[in-house]
Amino acid sequence: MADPKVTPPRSWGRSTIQTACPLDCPDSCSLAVTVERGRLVSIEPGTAAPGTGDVICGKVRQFDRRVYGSARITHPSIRTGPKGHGHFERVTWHEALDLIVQQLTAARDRFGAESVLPYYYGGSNGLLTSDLEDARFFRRFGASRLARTVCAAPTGAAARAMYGPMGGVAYDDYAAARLIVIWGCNASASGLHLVSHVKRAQKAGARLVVIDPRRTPLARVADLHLPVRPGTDLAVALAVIGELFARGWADRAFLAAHTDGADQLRRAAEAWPIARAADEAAIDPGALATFAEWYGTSTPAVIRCGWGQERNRNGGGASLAIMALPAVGGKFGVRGGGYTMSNSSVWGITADRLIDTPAPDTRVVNMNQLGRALTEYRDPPVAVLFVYNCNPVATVPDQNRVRQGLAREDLFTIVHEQVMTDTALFADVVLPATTFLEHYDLAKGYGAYHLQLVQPAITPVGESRSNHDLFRDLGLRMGLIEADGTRPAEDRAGPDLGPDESEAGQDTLGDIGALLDAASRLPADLVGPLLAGKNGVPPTGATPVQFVDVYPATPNGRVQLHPSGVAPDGDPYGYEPDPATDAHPLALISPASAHTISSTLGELRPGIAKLKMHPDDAHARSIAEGDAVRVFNERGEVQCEVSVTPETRPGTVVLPKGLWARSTFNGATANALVPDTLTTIGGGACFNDARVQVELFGRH
Ligand SMILES: Nc1nc2c(c(=O)[nH]1)N[C@H]1C(S)=C(S)[C@@H](COP(=O)(O)OP(=O)(O)OC[C@H]3O[C@@H](n4cnc5c(=O)[nH]c(N)nc54)[C@H](O)[C@@H]3O)O[C@H]1N2
Ligand SMILES: Nc1nc2c(c(=O)[nH]1)N[C@H]1C(S)=C(S)[C@@H](COP(=O)(O)OP(=O)(O)OC[C@H]3O[C@@H](n4cnc5c(=O)[nH]c(N)nc54)[C@H](O)[C@@H]3O)O[C@H]1N2
Ligand SMILES: [Mo]
Repeated sequence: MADPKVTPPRSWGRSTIQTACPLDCPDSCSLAVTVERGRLVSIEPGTAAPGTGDVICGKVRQFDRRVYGSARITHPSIRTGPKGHGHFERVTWHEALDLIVQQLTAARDRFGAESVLPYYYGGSNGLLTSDLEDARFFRRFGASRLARTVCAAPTGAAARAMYGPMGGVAYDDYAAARLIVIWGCNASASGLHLVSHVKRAQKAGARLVVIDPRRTPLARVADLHLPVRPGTDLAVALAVIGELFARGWADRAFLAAHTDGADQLRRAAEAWPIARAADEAAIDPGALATFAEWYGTSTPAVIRCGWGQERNRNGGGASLAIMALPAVGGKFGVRGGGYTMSNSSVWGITADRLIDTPAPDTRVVNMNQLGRALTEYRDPPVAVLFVYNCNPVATVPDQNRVRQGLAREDLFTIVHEQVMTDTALFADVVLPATTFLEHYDLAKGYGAYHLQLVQPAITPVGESRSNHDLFRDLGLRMGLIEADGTRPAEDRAGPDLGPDESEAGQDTLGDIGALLDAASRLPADLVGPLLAGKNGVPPTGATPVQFVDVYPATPNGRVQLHPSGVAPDGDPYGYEPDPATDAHPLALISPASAHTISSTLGELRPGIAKLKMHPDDAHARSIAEGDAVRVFNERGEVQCEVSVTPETRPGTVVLPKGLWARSTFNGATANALVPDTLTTIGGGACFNDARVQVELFGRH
């Protein structure tokens, strides 16, 4: 296989390259990228993955605006001014990497290797861009480990404990359902291919229930919308489970044959009769009873369990209770019945399977507490922070503390980025990164069921380099790997400042060779259910039916309805009350928006962001459409504009996730108001546990 770094222009004229989008989204679209004279001309839906159809999102269609935009980082640079001010001076890659090697070595000598913290998440969900060459580098170096909890930690822990890695209901099969429940998921923004399947099912007579504090586009066309108060889904789901048991809709034969813990679950549910749960969630008890009845009496019934319900103190238990529903109701075993969560783990592709170096037994830092780690950790302190695939100033809790930590003079921060993010502004060294249109990768859907080859359409912009290439080069320079990718001989002493620039830029395949090779043997259309095992795609390649093609992968193969080890106190269904106070009575949620992917593309967002607020809450504060407002709590303050709309429920205000500093008057975004508390299950982020007050700030 050819060296993936060398990308000869297919032709100087116009050509179209079939590739795929590896960004953090469930859909994993196929793309047809047209290039002329070496430049991007258009990005259109590709034909390889059938699920893409003729629709891709507006964000990726316009990805050329990032690739060639004014925020693009085109060369390495080092800081010349105060931290965070964005004054940098251009250097060569060689100089930048020398400085990094020197700083990594100095930190290791002074504080030990654990003083180095790699910090990375969803920038690219591609298989080659994280947890591969980077993981090998940091493992061999002995750096602190990162608990990657900023997303999907509660849902992941819940799904693992209850079912193990079991494939979910495929989008295509929603058409077969008679009842569709969309729970904590705004697919219209966050994975839009599901929407057409839902609408197709509705045309065929299926009912739609949406459980969301906001009137999302799907909630607007639903038969029933339960606008729950954020953080109350545990109560709601347990109430439905209680009804299933009480009304004879529980599938006792299925429970006996395939599950453990049904009695304990039933007892947990008894604490939440319909009236109490409806009161807690501030919804109509009649509507909740209707939902329970529809769920109990409809088959096939499918639940799309999203991520909105996980991002609060009760998020893990809520996700467990939601995923328990199909087991209690006996909804498995038919096409269009069961649940969909993330298919990510179904692939079984993990760093441990791909690289030869096991994770060292070093300190684990929960990424949701970055601000705390940077400002409080001692023995050792965080001396070097290495950020890639991530924009923590925009995306992690307690933004002011994150900024305070990044401003530390004695912290050395490396940021490998495509664009000058709010985080990159704090870097000591900025390194230019390629986009998925400039490097090879493999994209696996976590909603979709296919793996696709991502291939470069254009040569890297400026001096940008891929993650794989960067960490290989660093590994060579530090003497952590040999040129063939293996470990250096034991007798090799000290860091090796390595080969010169021309050789350092070489990207040999090493262990990614096997993956790329497998990808190259996919069917001609580059799509395939690669590495699918018994819990993924059936050998026929058809989408799996739960409990026909795929089964729980728990240790005893049974559904664990009351998993014991998952909550530290042993009670998976414990419930914490709302953290609102008189001073900060409003719940602030910050879900995905259609304009960015997390914070990716935030550099292109025009104007000042709008806080969505219910008319009742606005009137009570003499706030009107278009006003400037202060949104604040004890942690921080966001100054932005307001949109008064019944789209959100009373008592809940909404800011988009992923805003950059440029999108508010004072440079703070929702995460300035988000506590760095963790979900008890999974140690996940509590983005939607921010409680705030809102005041009029100004009027045009
Ligand atoms: N366009 C776009 N697409 C994306 C992303 C993006 O940023 N932009 N992000 C990607 C990523 S990283 C992820 S993880 C997924 C997330 O995709 P989703 O699963 O859609 O998750 P969220 O956007 O966090 O929230 C979904 C819905 O949950 C609601 N919600 C908030 N709190 C609660 C609650 O307590 N209970 C209930 N029932 N609902 C609640 C919100 O109002 C929102 O409508 O989307 C991916 N796709
Ligand atoms: N308030 C609030 N905050 C949230 C959420 C929320 O619901 N509310 N949701 C959270 C969720 S679900 C998630 S997943 C996280 C995501 O948080 P992050 O992981 O920070 O994701 P992004 O904001 O997309 O930033 C990723 C960065 O990686 C860069 N990047 C992309 N590809 C590459 C590459 O190949 N190499 C390198 N070196 N860099 C690359 C991009 O340019 C981008 O700046 O945000 C979380 N933040
Ligand atoms: Mo996410």
